Amino acid sequence: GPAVDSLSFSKAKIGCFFQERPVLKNPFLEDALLRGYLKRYMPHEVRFDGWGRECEVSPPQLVQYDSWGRRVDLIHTSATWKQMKDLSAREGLVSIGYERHYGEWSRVYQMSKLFLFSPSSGLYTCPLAMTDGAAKVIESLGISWPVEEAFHRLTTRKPEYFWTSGQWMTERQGGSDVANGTETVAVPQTDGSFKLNGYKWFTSATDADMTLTLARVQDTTGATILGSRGLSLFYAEVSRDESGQLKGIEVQKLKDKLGTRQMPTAELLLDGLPAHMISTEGRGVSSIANMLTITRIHNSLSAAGAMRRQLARDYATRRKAFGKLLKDHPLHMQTLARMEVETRGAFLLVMDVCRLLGREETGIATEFDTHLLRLLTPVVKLYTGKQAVAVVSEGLESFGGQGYIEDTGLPGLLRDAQVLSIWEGTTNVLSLDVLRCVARSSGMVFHAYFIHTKSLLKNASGVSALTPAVKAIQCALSKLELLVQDTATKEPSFLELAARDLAYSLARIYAGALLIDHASWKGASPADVYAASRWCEQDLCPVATNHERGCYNPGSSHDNAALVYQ
Ligand code: UCC
Ligand code: FAD
Repeated sequence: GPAVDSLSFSKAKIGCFFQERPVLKNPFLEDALLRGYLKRYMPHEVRFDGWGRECEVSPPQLVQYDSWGRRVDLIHTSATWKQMKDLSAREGLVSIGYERHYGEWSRVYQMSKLFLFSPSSGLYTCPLAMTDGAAKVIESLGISWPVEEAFHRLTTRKPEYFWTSGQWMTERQGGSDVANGTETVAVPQTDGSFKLNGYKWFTSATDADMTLTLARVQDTTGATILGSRGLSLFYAEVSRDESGQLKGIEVQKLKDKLGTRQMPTAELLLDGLPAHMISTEGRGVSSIANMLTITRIHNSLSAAGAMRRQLARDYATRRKAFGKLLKDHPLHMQTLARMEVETRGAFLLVMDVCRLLGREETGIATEFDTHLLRLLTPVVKLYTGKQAVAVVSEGLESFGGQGYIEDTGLPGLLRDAQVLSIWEGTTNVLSLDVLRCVARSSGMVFHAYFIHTKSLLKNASGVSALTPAVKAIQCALSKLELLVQDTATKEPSFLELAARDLAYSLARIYAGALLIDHASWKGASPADVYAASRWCEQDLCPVATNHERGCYNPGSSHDNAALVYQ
């Protein structure tokens, strides 16, 4: 061997050779025998990967009357749907976020579990999202009577004690424009509680045990205050009287939906529903905003989870066309690679929002973090919702005709993805929410965005393959900064027309920076570098591109209308 340099032993006298220590990898994933054994012997009912499909083939049914004509309003759900509830409690799919055993990383841990669960959950992640959102609202308003028990039930791990919550905001006149669309009135009772009368037009997972909902308090003359200032937030339990009838609720019908068929979505007549006001009077919308933040993050997670389903990747290793496997056709592989890039971008966007949420909830968020969380929540929800529809649709096509056949279970993925851009705020409504939060922060939100995005690029200097991607992000950021500075001189209609492209630009640039940051990490793979590079080849700043094209000029609205209605 080489001569030992006597200096090597001069200080500690232990030599310079150190054996690399063994690394404990994932004990489950690394153990093929354990996995094979469990697959062989574990009874089917403890493996939930088929449950989601079972929920879809056994959709909920409404029985309004019993055989003797009495109103019963029973929503029958499948046994599997009920099992999902127990499983969710046991696995802590909501409670993890409130136990906070992992400090600021508790949300990332919770959402990672949900990310894996979501595409197999038969949409049980929908009631879980609302349950999480309700717990968040209660926590932020104070865990005390009348919602103390509810909080503990929403965040328990005991299946028999676990409650889910609904979120009843939408009425016939408006789901986006809640302030003008809400007709439900709250009639004060002598004991300080209220009775609600109104019609809730969309109520999902209506088998919930409680709900948060909005209504207008009636004064002694029966008058209410119009608009947002008249709305207050109410807590109501969904319970039955001794004769088995729902207290203060009639289930008018179950919606016949394109997708989300696993889950009941009902129209409800509230006819004296006992309720408690839990917000300050007239602060209903801003009090339910915490719920919207949580459910929008869950929505984004479900979108990323749907994209990550990966069945197309496996199918390409099994299906042959023109004499070779699909995976050996370069054009097919390019198609899958593009889906993969979208999926990775979506995943990092969602996880970053979860990271920020975790920081906020453990009291360590900086002012920047808080601004970023507020800005990115609508941005990520609207962007991933649209991505999911496109990626899942491409995924179906990659199965050829089989992708269109119901009993493969594949079409349901596309039907379910389509709702992700509609509920919890449509793409346009969330784009306007981005403008709202920018306007209310006097520029601080953008400041936080620019500073943080730039900081994500700082580790990339050591990776030469990332240079073009970094340059693309820097260029897009400069264009965006210029445009943002310029908006002060524009007419109000300019920002409204630019809102959706602005939100897309914020999403694309931020996801690109996150992909670059991830690819600069010491554990990154060449595929990580490639994904970042490919992402950054697209138009990262469509708002600047369309601005240059004159799309937001004063005459554009007129031109658009003339075109649409020609
Ligand atoms: O769809 C639904 C459930 C589906 C099932 C659950 C699925 C979960 C995922 C599962 C995955 C599988 S429930 C319905 C969801 N509905 C919406 O998302 C409504 C969409 N509309 C909006 O988002 C609107 O922007 C509104 C209704 C929130 C606000 O419209 P307004 O009336 O124009 O509001 P204002 O006047 O601008 O805002 C009123 C107050 C302001 O605070 P103050 O009074 O202090 O100035 C706003 O700053 O509310 C505040 N605010 C917010 N605060 C409004 N939006 C937000 C926000 N996002 N964050 C914080
Ligand atoms: P509208 O507001 O009428 O929107 C129609 C179109 O107009 C959209 O393209 C929208 O983007 C656009 N638009 C609206 N305003 C503007 C604007 N200012 N500028 C530009 N464009 C605009 N709601 C609940 O409260 N609880 C539930 O549990 C629930 N479950 C649901 C389940 C399903 C399966 C579905 C489909 C919906 C559910 N909803 C629920 C309702 C949902 O939240 C609303 O449908 C949604 O928020 C849109 O409201 P809307 O239907 O009134 O659409």
